[in-house]
Amino acid sequence: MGDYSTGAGQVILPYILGSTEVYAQGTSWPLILEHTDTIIMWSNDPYKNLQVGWNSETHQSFGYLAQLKEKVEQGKIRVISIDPVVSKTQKYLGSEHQYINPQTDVPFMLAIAHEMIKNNTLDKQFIDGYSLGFNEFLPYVTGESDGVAKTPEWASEICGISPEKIREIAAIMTKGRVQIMMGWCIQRQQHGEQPYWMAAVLATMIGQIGLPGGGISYGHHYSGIGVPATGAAAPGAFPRNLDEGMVQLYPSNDFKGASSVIPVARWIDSILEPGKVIDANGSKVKYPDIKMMVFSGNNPWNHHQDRNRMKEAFHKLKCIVNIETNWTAACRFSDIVLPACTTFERNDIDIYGAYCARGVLAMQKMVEPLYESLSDFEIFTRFAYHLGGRDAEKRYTRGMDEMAWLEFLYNDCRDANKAKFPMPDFNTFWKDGYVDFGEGHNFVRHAAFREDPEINPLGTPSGLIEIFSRKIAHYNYDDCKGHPTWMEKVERSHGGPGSKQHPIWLQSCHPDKRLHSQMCESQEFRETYTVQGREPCYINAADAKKRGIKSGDIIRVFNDRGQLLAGAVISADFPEGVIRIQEGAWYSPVGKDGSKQGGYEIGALDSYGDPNTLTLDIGTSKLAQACSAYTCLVDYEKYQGKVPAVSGFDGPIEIKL
Ligand SMILES: Nc1nc2c(c(=O)[nH]1)N[C@H]1C(S)=C(S)[C@@H](COP(=O)(O)OP(=O)(O)OC[C@H]3O[C@@H](n4cnc5c(=O)[nH]c(N)nc54)[C@H](O)[C@@H]3O)O[C@H]1N2
Ligand SMILES: Nc1nc2c(c(=O)[nH]1)N[C@H]1C(S)=C(S)[C@@H](COP(=O)(O)OP(=O)(O)OC[C@H]3O[C@@H](n4cnc5c(=O)[nH]c(N)nc54)[C@H](O)[C@@H]3O)O[C@H]1N2
Ligand SMILES: [Mo]
Repeated sequence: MGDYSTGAGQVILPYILGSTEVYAQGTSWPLILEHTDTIIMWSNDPYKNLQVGWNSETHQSFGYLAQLKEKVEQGKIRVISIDPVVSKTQKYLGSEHQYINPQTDVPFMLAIAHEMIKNNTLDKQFIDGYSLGFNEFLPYVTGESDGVAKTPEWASEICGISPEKIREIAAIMTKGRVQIMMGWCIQRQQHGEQPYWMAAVLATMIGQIGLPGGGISYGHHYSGIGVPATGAAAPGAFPRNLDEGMVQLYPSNDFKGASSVIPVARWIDSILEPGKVIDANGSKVKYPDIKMMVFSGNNPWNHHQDRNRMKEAFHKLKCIVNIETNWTAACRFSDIVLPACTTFERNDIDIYGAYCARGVLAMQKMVEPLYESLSDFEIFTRFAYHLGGRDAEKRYTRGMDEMAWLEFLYNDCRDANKAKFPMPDFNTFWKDGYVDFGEGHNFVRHAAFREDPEINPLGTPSGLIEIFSRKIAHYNYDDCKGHPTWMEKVERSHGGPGSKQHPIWLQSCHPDKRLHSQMCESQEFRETYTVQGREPCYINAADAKKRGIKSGDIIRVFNDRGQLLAGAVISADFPEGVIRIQEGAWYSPVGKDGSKQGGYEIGALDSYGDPNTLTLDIGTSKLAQACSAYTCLVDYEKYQGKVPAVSGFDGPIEIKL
C-alpha cells in the first residue's frame, strides 16, 4: 500500500485535513495570480518537476509560471522558497530564497507558531470555527508541557535561520493573502509526517484555508495541479474487480497467516524478516514470506534504498522476474527478463492534462514490437494461460484483444461524458487522434468547507481540521504523537546525530533531465550532463576546497552503507554540508578488480553514481512506514584509485555454453 512519492503525506493528511491532499486538485493558478500576495514554496521545485506528469501533459502550468515571473518582477507577488538548496524555480522566477538546515523545518514552523501566539497574529475565529485541538497543541509551543518554549532562539540553533529572520518570516506569513505550496521531498525523511501536519497547523492559524489564493496546497508541482479543470470524465483502466466465478485466493488481508498488503517501502524488510509484526497506521502488519517477485513497469534497483541490504534480500529470493523495456540494473538482478515493448509499439488511450482533464488521446502504434518484445497485456495474457490454460486466459482477457479493450474503455468514458461533453464514436476518435474538452474552470481548494463546515465537513473524524488527533494519540506511537512534534533524526547534518562521522547531508531529489531512471540509458543524452561519464554530484565550494576537489574531478562518496563514484560539480546553489545526486542514476557496481561480475558482492563500488547505494532503508514512523531516503549522511573525497569503467549501460553479458 502507498507509494514512494507521498508515502508519509498520504497517510497523515487524511487525519488532519480529511483527504490525502497530495493527489487532490489545487486552487487554480489564475486565482492565485489574482489574489495572492505571498507564495511560500516549501521544499518545492515546480519548474523542474512539472516537466513530466502522470499522463500526457498540456504543460499549461508553465504559462502560469511565466505570468508569476512577471508579477514577481513587478513586485506584485512575493515568492519565498524555503529549501536547503537554491531551486530551478527560484532561479527562473528571480524570487527569494530562505536557506534552512536539512530536515529541520518543524522547529522553524514551531517558532513561527510561537511568534504568532506571542504577537496575537493568529486567526482565533478561524481556529475556533474550523479546527479542533489547538488547546492541546498550545502548551507544547509555549513549553508548558515539555519545558522547552519553541521560541525563534530555540529553533535557530537547530534550523540555522537567525531569530530575527524567523520573526520577519512569521510577520510576512500573517500579512496579506498567503498561499503555502508544499513539495513532497520534505516528507521522504524520518518523521516525514510532521512537517506536513505542522504546515497545515500554520495555515489554520493564518486562517486563509478556503479563500482564493490563500491556505495550503500539497501538489502544485505535480501533473498540472492548479490548471483550471474541465470536469470531464477520463477513460478508466482495466477493471480491478474480479470477474464472476473467479476465486479470490487470499481474502481479507490474509496471505498464509501473514498480511497480503504491506506498506510498499517495507518490501525488503519483509523478505529479510518474514513473520515479523510491525505497526502501520493504527493496525498491525505481519510480513509475508516472499519467495518470488515479478516486477513490471518499475525499476526496484532504482527506487528502493540501500543497495547492499537489497543484495542480502535478493540472495534469499527463489525467483525474480522482470518485465522491462530497457536493460536496467534490475534486469541484472533477475532470473528471468521478459522484454516489454514500448508505448510506440502498441495501441493505447490516455487523457492529456491529468488533473485538468483537457482531452482524450489516441496513442497509435507506430511500429510493430521489435525483436522478441511483447506488450505488457500480451505478456500477462500468456501468464494467465500458463497458470490455468485457455480458461484462465479468457477470464483475464475477457475474450477481448487490445483494440477491443480500448474501444470498451473509450465507450465507458463516452457514456460518462454524454450529458456535458459529447464524444464521437470510437472509430471517428481513433481516426481523428483526439477529443478536446475545451478550457477548464477556476476552483478554490476547501472553499465549500469554509463556506459551511457543517454541511461540507472534511473527511476527518470530527469533520474539522485536526490540530490534535485523538485517533493518532490513541495509537500511542513514540514517533508520531497526538500533535505535530519535533523529533531528532537518526542521521542529521549541521550538528545532528552522526554528523561527526559523516558530516554531509546527501539529498537525492528528482532529476531535472530524466523521469527517475528513465532516459538514463541514452548515452547521447547522458553526455549533456555527466562528468567523465559519471552522474554529477553537486557540491559546495568551501567543502570542496577542504577536500582538495575541483569541478570535473571524480569523487568517492561513502558512508557505512556503501560507496559510489560520481563527478564533482561545484555550485553556488549548494550550502556547506549539503550535496545532491539526483535519483535515477543507473546502479553500476564493480568488484575490487573493476569487473562487472564482482559488482554482485555486498559492498561493491558503484562506478556511475546511484544515490540509493548510500540511502537509509527505514520507515518514516509507525504511522506511515514510508520511504526515508532523505535521512542520509555521507562524506566524500577525491578518488585516488584506478578509475573503473562504468558497468551499467552495456547490456547483458553473454555466456557461451
Ligand atoms: N533516493 C531516492 N529514491 C527515490 C526517490 C527519491 O526522491 N530519492 N523517489 C521515489 C519516487 S517518488 C518514485 S515515484 C520512485 C520511482 O521509481 P520507479 O518507478 O521504479 O522509476 P522509473 O525509473 O520510472 O522506473 C520505471 C521502469 O519502467 C520501465 N518501463 C517503461 N515503459 C514500460 C512499459 O511500457 N512496460 C514495462 N513493463 N516497463 C516499462 C522503464 O524502463 C523503467 O525501468 O523512486 C523512489 N525512490
Ligand atoms: N523532471 C522530473 N520531474 C518529476 C519527476 C522526475 O523524475 N523528473 N518525478 C515526478 C515524481 S514521481 C514525483 S514523486 C515528484 C517529486 O516531487 P518532490 O518530491 O517535491 O521533488 P524534489 O525535486 O525531489 O524535491 C523538491 C525540493 O525539496 C527540497 N528539500 C529536500 N529536503 C528538504 C528539507 O528537509 N527541507 C526543505 N525545506 N526542503 C527540502 C529539495 O532541495 C528540492 O528543491 O516529481 C515529479 N516530477
Ligand atoms: Mo514519485
